[in-house]
Amino acid sequence: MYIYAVSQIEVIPCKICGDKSSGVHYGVITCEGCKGFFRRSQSSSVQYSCSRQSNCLIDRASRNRCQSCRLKKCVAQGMSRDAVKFGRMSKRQRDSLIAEVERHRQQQRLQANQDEPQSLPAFRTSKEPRVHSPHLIQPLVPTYSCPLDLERPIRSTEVHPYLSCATGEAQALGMAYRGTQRSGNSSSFSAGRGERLPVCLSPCLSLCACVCVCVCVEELCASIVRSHRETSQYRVDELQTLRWKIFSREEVHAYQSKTVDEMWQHCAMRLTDAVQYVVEFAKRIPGFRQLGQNDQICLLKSGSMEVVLVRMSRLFNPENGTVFFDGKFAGTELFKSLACGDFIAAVFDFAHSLCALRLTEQQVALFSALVLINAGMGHFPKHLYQKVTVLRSLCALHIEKLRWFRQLYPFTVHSLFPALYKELFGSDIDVQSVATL
Ligand code: C3S
Repeated sequence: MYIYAVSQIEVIPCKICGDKSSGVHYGVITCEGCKGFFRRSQSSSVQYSCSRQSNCLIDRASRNRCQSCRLKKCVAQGMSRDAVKFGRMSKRQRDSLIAEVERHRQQQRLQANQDEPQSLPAFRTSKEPRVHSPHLIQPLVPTYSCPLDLERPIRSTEVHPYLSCATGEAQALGMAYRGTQRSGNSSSFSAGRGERLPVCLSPCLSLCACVCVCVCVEELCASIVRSHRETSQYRVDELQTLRWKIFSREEVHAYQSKTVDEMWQHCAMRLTDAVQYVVEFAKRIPGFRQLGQNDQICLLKSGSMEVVLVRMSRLFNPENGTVFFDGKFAGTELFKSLACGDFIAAVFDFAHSLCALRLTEQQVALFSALVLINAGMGHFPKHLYQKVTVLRSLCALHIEKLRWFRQLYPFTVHSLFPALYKELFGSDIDVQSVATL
């Protein structure tokens, strides 16, 4: 329920100027502009004054006219440098936020022409045989230095009553599951061919089990968003201002004149830097460190490049099709000497398509975590993986049937159906509309 609220928060316009918001900044839902403005206003050298009566209207068009009144409004709305972070809101704040998101969503639904949902193009890295990899393991284990969220006490009261489960249960689940695997060591995925259940079947499940015990959903989201921020080499807003820095013709030529071998080595180095940040991101996802080492490696092997490509969209300028690389923005032609034109084109196309979705940093963070965890799914035998699609459509049909039934027998659903059933399968608006019949 909370993931939903986090990802939908931008339906609420900026509380300062009414522009499209990009999330909670300094404790208030604001747009990128007002966030940046507030950040700049916090430097001690800044002193604003209003040349009118200190009651200027602040909206999208006028927000740059009076800094003093804009700042006043920021403060009045509750912006503060050390504002409580999203994940630590009180239950009341959270509920009212969710209610507000829902109100805006309903309003949007009423506005007839809704945007078509855009689908992500299928893009997968090739499935290489899994081999034992010391370079992934080494940095993973000894560097658990930072006191992460997992060390924080569990606030069991915040766990949804239907979702709470005892530590022992979840552990048993994870262990029972592991028990069904054949060997549980790296050799099982370094050797052999054909379809067998690799050790990596467990990440999804044991991660779910860990997450279920350790954090409630909102803390999980907040923590993922924080991890993403802390493990990104570059900040999106900083890079926006560097978009003019484009490689000159001569510089591009210098890259193009490198030998295939030189350019590959160079790119492999840059890519490895980026992967290392992703490894750090993964380690900070609650539950990840609780996985067995093989599972960690397995997820990173299939997921880290995927996450790098997701992250690439943040550093991509769709206006001219360039990406921030080696300190400036580079187009596909710069990578010519790699002799992989088709791959580079596909990667840039993907960045373009992801950019078009205009994801917020929160969404990029949550999507990255999803991609990483989902990477484990690639290890399912194909026929089993395909069942997921069938399950999805069966469940969608179930919801459709319930809607149909509810139209015929609204009171039965409202009064006689189990609460859990309604909460899981009945959408809020429908429940409300039944209630007001
Ligand atoms: C064949 C292979 C070796 C070449 C791959 C060529 C391209 C696709 C690679 C080379 C990138 C992808 C352009 C790579 C270098 C970048 C390195 C990578 C995208 C990005 C832009 C980064 C920074 C570094 C991905 C996002 C990283 O930013 S971060 O750390 O803030 O997430």
